[in-house]
Amino acid sequence: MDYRSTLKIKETPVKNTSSTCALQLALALALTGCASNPSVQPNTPPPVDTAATPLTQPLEEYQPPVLTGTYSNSPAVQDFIRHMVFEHKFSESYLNNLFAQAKRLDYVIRLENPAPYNGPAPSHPKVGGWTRYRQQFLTEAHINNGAAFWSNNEDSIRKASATYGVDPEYIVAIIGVETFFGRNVGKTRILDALTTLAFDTQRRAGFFKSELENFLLMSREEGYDPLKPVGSWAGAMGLGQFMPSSFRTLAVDFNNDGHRNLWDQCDAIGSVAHYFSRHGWQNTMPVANQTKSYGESTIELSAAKGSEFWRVHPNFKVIKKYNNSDKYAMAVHQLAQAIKQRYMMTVASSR
Ligand SMILES: [Ca+2]
Repeated sequence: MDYRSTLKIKETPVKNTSSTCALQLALALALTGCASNPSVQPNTPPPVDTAATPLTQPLEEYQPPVLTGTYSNSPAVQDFIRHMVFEHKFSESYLNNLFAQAKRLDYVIRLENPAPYNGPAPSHPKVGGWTRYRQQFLTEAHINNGAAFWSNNEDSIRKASATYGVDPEYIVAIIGVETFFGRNVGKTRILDALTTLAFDTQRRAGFFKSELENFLLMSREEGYDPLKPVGSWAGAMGLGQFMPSSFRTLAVDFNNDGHRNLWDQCDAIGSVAHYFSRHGWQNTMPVANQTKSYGESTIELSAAKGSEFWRVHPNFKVIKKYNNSDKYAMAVHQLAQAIKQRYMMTVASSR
């Protein structure tokens, strides 16, 4: 399932070298999400005080809560609620109450529909796009924090690599590129993000409506309160930034606590490895080699000092299942190699 090939949802990477506060916050939020009440409330009317109810008022007059709030006049949201009731047996009053609390987020609309560029056409095509992209991720902070993340999660990473047949450095690098090892998991409430994208934007509304459906199902299956999970503006969650559909099909409970929790380091590590495995990762096989010229299975990257040519192997395409961009996959590959080298040096020096 290639959700990112149609979904270019990278947030601006954050060069956050500060404390682990953000991670702790994210984990705290995740814990509150896990410990929440069951997500589906029984469709039970409030108790009727028979002593105070005149006999002339039949009980059928009771109406479940109607949709109020931002989306109270949205026929599309009302249709969606009816769909969830009909298809998935959700309680209508529960969903009315839930969507009454959903907020339309203007910044999400702006990010999904960036203003077109109206300036003059550039006199020369811009070169060096790969060099600029690479500089965001191949930093000392990413390499050092990657090696530290690997050391801190040594057992989980070794187990995930062995269980799913995925080279450990690529598990670490994906989490580094996606969320700077969990420090930047996003702060947007997923319910607001997906409701806004599904009902207030056009371009990929169908995709986001499906992800909203998956999000509600995921919340019910995992026992999350759907008002709690936070993530990217596009609805991606946890250290590996899984969309709800990927969460449902590919997330694993890798620490065996009975919950799939992608804000948990161990579950995220297992889930990223599972994602790679299910998309055909070939353990210990090459990813990409630099070559001198363009040829079969070669990509060209625009570097500051001229084009770079890389021969890419099937594993490169597996990384692109995560995000369908050559620059993204190459950044993950090079960061993986750099982290591996740093980690091995650390291990060697500690012996
Ligand atoms: Ca778990």
